[in-house]
Amino acid sequence: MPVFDPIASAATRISEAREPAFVHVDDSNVAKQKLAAYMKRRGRPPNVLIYLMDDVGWGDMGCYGGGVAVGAPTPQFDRLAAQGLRLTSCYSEPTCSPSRATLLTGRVPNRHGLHRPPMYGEPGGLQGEVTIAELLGQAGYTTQAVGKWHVGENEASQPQHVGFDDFYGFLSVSDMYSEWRDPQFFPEIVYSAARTEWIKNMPFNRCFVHAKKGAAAENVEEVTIPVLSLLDEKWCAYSTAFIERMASEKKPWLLYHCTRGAHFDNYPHEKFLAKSPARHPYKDTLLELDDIIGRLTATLKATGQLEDTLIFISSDNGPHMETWPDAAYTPFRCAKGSTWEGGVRVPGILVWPGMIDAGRVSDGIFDFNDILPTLMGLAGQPERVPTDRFIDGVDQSSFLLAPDGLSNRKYHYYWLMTTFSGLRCGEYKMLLSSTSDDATDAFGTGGFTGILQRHTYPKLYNLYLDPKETHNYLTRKLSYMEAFQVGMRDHLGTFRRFPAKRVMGMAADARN
Ligand SMILES: [Ca+2]
Repeated sequence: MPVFDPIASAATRISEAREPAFVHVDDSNVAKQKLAAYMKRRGRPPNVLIYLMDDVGWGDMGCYGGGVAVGAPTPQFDRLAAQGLRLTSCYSEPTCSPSRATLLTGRVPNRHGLHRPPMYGEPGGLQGEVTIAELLGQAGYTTQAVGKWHVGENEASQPQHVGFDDFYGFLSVSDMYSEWRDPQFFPEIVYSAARTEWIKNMPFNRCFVHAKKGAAAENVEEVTIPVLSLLDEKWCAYSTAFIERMASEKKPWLLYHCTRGAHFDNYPHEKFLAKSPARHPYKDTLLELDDIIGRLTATLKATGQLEDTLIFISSDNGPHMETWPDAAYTPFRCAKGSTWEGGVRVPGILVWPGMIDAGRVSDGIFDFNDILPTLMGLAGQPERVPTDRFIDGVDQSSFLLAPDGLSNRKYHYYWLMTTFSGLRCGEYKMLLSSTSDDATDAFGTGGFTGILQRHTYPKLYNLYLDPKETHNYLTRKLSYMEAFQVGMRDHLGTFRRFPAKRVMGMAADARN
């Protein structure tokens, strides 16, 4: 059998409705044996803690080269990374809601339909999609969502109606509660009673809420700016209490904990204000996020659940550079909103003591849409992955559990809202379309500033030689075209049988 290579080796199609995946037989056998032994020992599948931060960059944490070097030490993240697997090629989508919906459904935005974030109560969200919460609930899990939601504020898209047993958090995104209240950014609204009233009458909930499965959400507290600075603390307390309560339960659990931080504008909790060496709100907030994951994992340990819990730590997109300096750090090109690496390559740390080997680092491609089939694989119920719709995720159980396991994913596909932007395979990335980020733009290099450009010929980048995507290598590397053409043809071909969905896009798109 030829030696495996992510570009030269073919992926295997298991169904018309599934992304083809590599089958690493040895890894797969090891993973099955480990899982079977775990199930025999513990009598139930693992708990799952997803710790998803907002707009935190690939380069922010010490274990990714940031930390002390960028004025915000992250001892807890660094410690956890050393206890498990640190991914260097973990991919989100370019913005918040598309990423979150992809993580929850195992599908790319062109299928779940959230191409961009809904704002100020715009209708549309997860409604009609099947989520990890619903599937794990069917598999016997208690499912809890805490913190930021932002995948639909309409009732049918709220967490308690798409599979979660309980939700404690806000339905939208941090800046929507603050920007029209902060005289620094919106003086013309704050100092105008008429405009303030106009915003208040928009159809979004200005409170954070509590909701139980199937019931209406109840307001907990209005999210004023002083409340905003306390939210991550309040949400940490709620999740800590959940973890403590679950210790005596027989059922396994899913905790989907999404932080408020570090989305602009950051108003650090007073415990962390000016505590970072950078003495900057973004960096102070990062200290808090680091401290909170430390508290959650300490609670897991104190209650004897650490070795029974898979932890996934990540961020929903790259730095938001239009709000710099209240922004993250990435060593890659461009930012949130783009399909350059800076927009979509995010930290990814996976910890499960005794099951995932400590100290691993891998550049194998891992996509947010892999979470759903992977969790169902680890829960021992892969047959629950939906078959009535296309699932873009691949089961990465063997990547995680086998010592030095390899990624089962051949391609990552880049979508720039409704435009197919490109794909990555191995260390190569081909871009057909992208957002412009050069000096001819009005200002800045943020991912929301440029224009959509369709390249005359595809651009090909070698992400090992050129991680900043500055040297188009296509002319000297035409032999790679076959791998990219096959991947593109197969991926785009799936939309013929499983048509694209559009729930949330640009207004102009919606009229088409
Ligand atoms: Ca975000």
